[in-house]
Amino acid sequence: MQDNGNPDSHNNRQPDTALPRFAVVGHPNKGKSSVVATLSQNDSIAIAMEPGTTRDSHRYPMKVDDVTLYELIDTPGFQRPRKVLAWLQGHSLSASDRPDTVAAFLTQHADDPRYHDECELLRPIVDGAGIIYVVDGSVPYNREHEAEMNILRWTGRPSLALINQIGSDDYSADWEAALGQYFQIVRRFDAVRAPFEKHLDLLRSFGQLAPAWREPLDAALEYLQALKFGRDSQALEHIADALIEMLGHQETARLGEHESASPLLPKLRQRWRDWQREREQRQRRAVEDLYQYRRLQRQESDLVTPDGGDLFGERTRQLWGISKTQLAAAGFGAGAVGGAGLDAVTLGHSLGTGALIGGLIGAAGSYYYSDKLTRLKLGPLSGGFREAVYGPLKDPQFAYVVLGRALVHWYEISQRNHACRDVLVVTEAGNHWLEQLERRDRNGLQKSLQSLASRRFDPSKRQRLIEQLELAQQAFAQWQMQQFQHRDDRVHD
Ligand SMILES: Nc1nc2c(ncn2[C@@H]2O[C@H](COP(=O)(O)OP(=O)(O)OP(=O)(O)O)[C@@H](O)[C@H]2O)c(=O)[nH]1
Ligand SMILES: [Mg+2]
Repeated sequence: MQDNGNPDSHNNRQPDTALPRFAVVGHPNKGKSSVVATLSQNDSIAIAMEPGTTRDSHRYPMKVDDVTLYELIDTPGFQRPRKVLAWLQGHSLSASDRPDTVAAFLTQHADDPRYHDECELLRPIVDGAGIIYVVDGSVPYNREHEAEMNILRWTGRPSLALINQIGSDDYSADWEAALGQYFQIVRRFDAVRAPFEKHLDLLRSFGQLAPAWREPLDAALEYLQALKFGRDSQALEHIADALIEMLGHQETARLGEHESASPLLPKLRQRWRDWQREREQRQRRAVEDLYQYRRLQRQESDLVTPDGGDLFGERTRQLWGISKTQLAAAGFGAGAVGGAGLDAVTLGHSLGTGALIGGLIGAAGSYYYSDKLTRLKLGPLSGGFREAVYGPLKDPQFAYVVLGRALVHWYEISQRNHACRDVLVVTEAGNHWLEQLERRDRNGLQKSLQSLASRRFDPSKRQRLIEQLELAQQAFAQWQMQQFQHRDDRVHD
C-alpha cells in the first residue's frame, strides 16, 4: 500500500531525472503547503494561518505500493525577492547564463541567514525540480510578485502557476493575465476543496511541461485511479464487517436463581451501546487509515451532527433511519405503510419475503431502540445461574442508522483533501439516499440487513452483502452529489 513516510531533506536525495519532481514555491502563506499536502496525500504537513509556517524545504513523495509516482517539495516563501533579483541582474552578462547565475547565487549565499528562505526554495529547482508557483486569487494582483516570478524565470525550469483561492473575493482574471506572461501553464486549483478529478487534471498538465515527465505522470494517473478504486472497495469490506458485528452483537451476564432480571437490563443495554459506539469508531479509523488520514482522529474525533452525532441520538435516527413517508416515497411497496396498526409497518408481505421485517418502522420515537424490541432473554437454569442476553437489536432502523453513518463518513473521507483541516460535518437531507437505489436492490439490501440481526451470520453471505453495499455506496455518492448540487443552486439563487 501507499507509504508517504516522513519527509527527508532534499540534500540526501539521489538525483533521478525521470522522476517528476515539483518545488511548490511562492509568497509566504499562500497555500504552498496545502498544495503539497493535497497532491502528496499527506495530512501530516504543517498548514497554518501564520506566514512563515514552513521554514525549510522538505520532499514529500507520492508512493503507491513502494513505487514513487512523483515528488512534491514544500518550501518556505520568498522573503527578499527584490534583493535577490538585483543580485542576479548584477552578476549576469547575458540571458544565456541566467540559470548558472541562480546557481552561483546559491553557492555564494549558502550560509547567509538573510537568504536562508530563498536558498531553501531555489535549491531544489536548480537541482532539477519543476516549478509550481502558488498565488492567492482572492487578493488583488500586485507587482510585488514580479521579482519572484522573474527569479523563477531565470532558473529556466519548466513552470506552472496555480491560482489558489483562500478567501471569497475573486481576482483570478487579473492574476491569470499576469501569470500567463511568466509561466507555461496557469491553472485555478483550490488546494483544500478541489475534487479528485481536478488533481488528475493537474497531473496531466504537469505532463505537458516536460516530455520526460509525460510517461511517468500518465502512469501516475493510472496508479492514482486504481488506488482510489481499491480504497473505495476496501472501505466496503470494513463497513460490511462492522455491520455484521454490530447488528449481531449480544451482551451477556449471569443471573442468580433468585435474582431479579430488571436491574440487569439497563446495565446490559449500556454495555451494549458502549460496545456499539466503540465498534463504530473502529470502523471509522479503519476507513481513515485506508485513505491515509493519520491526523484526523486527533483533530476530529467524530462526525458532527446537531445533537453531537451520537449513534443513539434522536437526531441521528431522523437523519439516517427511514420514516413511513420515506418508505412510501421510496416505493418499498404498496401496503408497506399502514394496515398493521397506527404506528406499525409490516414490510414482510410487500417485500415478498413472507417474514415480518418492519416491526415498528417509522414509529414514534418511544419505540425506537426500545425494550419493546430488545428484551432481556433468559437462558435455562444451570448450576444455580441463568444467562441473561441483550441483543441483537431487532429494530430495523438501527441497520439503516449504522449504514447511513458509515456511508456518510466514507464519503466525507473519500472526497476529502489532505490539506483540509476543517471538522467533518454531516449535512441534512430532504429525501433519503435509499431512493437512489433500484427497488430490487433496495429489497435485496433490506433482506441482507435483516438477516444480520436475526440469527448467527452465515459467513458465506458476506460477499453478497458486500455486493449490495457496493450498490448502496454508489447510490449514496450519487445522492450526495445531488445534495451539493441542490445547495449550490440555492446559494446562487
Ligand atoms: N479556504 C482555503 N484556505 C486555504 C487554501 N489554501 C490554503 N488555505 C489556508 O491558508 C493558510 C495558509 O496555508 P499554507 O498551506 O500553510 O500556506 P503556505 O504558503 O505553506 O504558508 P507558509 O509556509 O507560512 O509560507 C492556511 O490557514 C490554510 O488553511 C484553499 O485553497 N482554500
Ligand atoms: Mg507552508
